[in-house]
Amino acid sequence: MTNPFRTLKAGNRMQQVSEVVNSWNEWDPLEEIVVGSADGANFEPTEPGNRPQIRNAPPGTPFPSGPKSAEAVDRANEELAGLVSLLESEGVRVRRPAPHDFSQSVRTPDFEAANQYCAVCPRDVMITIGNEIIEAPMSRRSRYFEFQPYRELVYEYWNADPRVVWTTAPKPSMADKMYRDGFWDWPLAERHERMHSFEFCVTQDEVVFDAADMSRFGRDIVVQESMTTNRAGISWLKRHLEPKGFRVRPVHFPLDFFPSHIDCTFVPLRPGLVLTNPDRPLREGEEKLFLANDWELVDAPEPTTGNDEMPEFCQSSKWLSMNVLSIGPNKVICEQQEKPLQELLYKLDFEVFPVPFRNVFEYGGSLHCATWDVRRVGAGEDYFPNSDYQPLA
Ligand code: ABU
Repeated sequence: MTNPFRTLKAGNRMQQVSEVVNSWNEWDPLEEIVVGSADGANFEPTEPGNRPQIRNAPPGTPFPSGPKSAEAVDRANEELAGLVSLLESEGVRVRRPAPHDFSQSVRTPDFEAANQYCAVCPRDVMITIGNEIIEAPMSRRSRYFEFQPYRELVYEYWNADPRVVWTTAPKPSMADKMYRDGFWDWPLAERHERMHSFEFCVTQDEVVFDAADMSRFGRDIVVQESMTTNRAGISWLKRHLEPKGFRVRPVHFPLDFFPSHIDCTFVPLRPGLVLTNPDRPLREGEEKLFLANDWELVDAPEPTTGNDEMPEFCQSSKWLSMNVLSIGPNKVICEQQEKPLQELLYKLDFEVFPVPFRNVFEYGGSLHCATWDVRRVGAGEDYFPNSDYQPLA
């Protein structure tokens, strides 16, 4: 086995980083990435952690079940292939998930799910933090085994460099008791009343998080408390990452009543600049860390899809518009029809690469969700030298 590493400058110190797995933030120059695939995708089943609905259908209309149509899969795969071509033309090595039978049911001692979902969104499951790959526990039953299509790749990376660390976070039971009864039926007024308590469909008793609730800022990992990440999940991340020198910073967006994954809400584009969601401001006070460290928070423009124009089976919000993928500190891939966002990015001195991606939306994400970056050129910098971080006691 070789022992591949390179030495890079991180602030005023030198740091050895792996040549195989190395990614500390969302914007360093990209070298290797996994792009999802719609092959074998199924409709997401109704379960305690998810109540999918057909957009604009009368209440009670049943959501489809079983495999997605071949046409829908082909349409999404064509756009994913377009992203692959673009990335390769920029010199990025692209990897893909292994085939997986998502029509298989899942049965554990604690639950059953009629089928699984898809491998379109590796971001939800997998995260690279420095030289470490973490597989998230996940929050939904149909996604319990979603790490499987990435295992061959993980073994390849792990075998290629002894510096690579691989962690699977503890799996929660996903038993009925892990979920809060009634959450999906709360009337809007009740959600409004409860919006500052951040209580969602998962309870606080077991470790729950999806990887896509984290955003990487070098030594700082910003993590959203949401329907898919609870406080026990954030505690686990703190206990796991703090001894390695990371600071885990919980954030909250009280006006998002169904928060799931931070990458349509708070999207760092380069050091000192975060794209923010005007409908989902940070909890009062949480902006101070960013402002005290000279970060600028810039609101994304209104998406070009109103909520009504999103694909009928898409469970995500119109803010998939801001789910961009950075391939360098001044290079951003953006959905082709999102002209207002592209204009903003040009004004902010980015090189913008538009690609069509709307047919991927019904699989739960756009460009950031549909990818998992494995290697970027860069080291673990401190972008928040000015802070009073409270580590776990
Ligand atoms: N998977 C990201 C979806 C986030 C949103 O709907 O805003």
